[in-house]
Amino acid sequence: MVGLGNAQRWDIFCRIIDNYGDIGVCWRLARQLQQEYGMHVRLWIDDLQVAQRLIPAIQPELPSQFVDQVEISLWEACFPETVPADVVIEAFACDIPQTYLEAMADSKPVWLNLEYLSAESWVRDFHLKPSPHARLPLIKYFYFPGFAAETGGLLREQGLMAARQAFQGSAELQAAFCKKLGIAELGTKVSLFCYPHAAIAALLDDMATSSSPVHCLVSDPKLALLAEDWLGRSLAVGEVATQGQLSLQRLSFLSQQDYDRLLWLCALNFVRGEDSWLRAIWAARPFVWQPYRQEEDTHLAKLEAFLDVYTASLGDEARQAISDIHRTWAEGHWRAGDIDVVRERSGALQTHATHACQQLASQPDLVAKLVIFCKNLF
Ligand code: TRH
Repeated sequence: MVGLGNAQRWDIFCRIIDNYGDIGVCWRLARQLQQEYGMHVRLWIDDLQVAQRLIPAIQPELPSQFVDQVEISLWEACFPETVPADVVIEAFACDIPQTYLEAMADSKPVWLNLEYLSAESWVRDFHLKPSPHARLPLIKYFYFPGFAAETGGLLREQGLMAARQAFQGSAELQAAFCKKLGIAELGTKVSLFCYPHAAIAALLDDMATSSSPVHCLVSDPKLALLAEDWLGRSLAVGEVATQGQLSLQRLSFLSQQDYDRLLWLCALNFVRGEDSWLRAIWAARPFVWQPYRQEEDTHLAKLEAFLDVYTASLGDEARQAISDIHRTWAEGHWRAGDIDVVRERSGALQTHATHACQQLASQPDLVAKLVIFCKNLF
């Protein structure tokens, strides 16, 4: 464990806007700070009901509780009087409570805003830019995760690569996982997690008419409803529906740990937003990413920046093919035949996914960089 002088107490503020990404990232960050650096971490969450989906041990009726040695506190509108931590992280510009901010003016902790992950080049210039508060004697730093060495790095807990390799190298571990979830051998395994505006029907049509069997696994309940619309009937958790080459299986919403294993298991993963996207990279398997839709199509610029970085070492043809598939999917379409396009290129895409994962995992991870930055400010 690495110490941080006297900066042992960290407060992380997380406001759940919609979806699971904000809490998904904050929970990983909190746990890593606690488990790998021994920090006392208090995670303030404004909606414990939604958080419980990702952190099943949470008891939403308790305003304060410990889960995995992280203190989880309910962030209520009427914020309790509390002593600010040594490091305060405002996740995704969530605006920390005014009373807490006033108290920070006395203790002057390190104050950071954790930004969304992006591969865009401007991130390098804005990472760690200080922003003095207009009225109080406080400086907020903007912490940008990213793919380049000049950014804040990527969230990756110690032991992740070893655990993934052990799983992917062990037929026993995979069989035990499949047994636990009730996943049988029904074809090329594909996990599907995307936004409701995605071309889900077109994708499922393509899987159903593809050249060989596809086993598509859906664990998000909202997405399962859309898959049911396509099927024209309901699908119970665990049940498999067959149409042409497609075996469509509904799973229960998985723990973050099991969701990782699902990504490690599948030959192709459809992911979205921020956290599942990064976990798909760490899975070292080919994936199709759907960025979170933003005004003025900012998400498409974000996609292009990522494709530039991520596909740079792919051969021209494979790069063109996978980039086109991403663009089409991000714009809300799916072209018939593209499942076979991915399948035909699966060898090259798999080699590339392994190589890209190894290369990114050779860089210092986000928490390691964050801890050093804070240490240097103390
Ligand atoms: O849920 P998301 O769409 O979250 C988004 C993004 O983070 C986006 O940047 C943000 O602005 C927006 O929310 C408000 O997608 P994301 O980021 O992939 O988060 C999903 C989390 O859910 C991730 O931690 C993985 C987890 N998950 C499970 O634990 N089990 C599951 O079965 C599934 C499908 C997901």
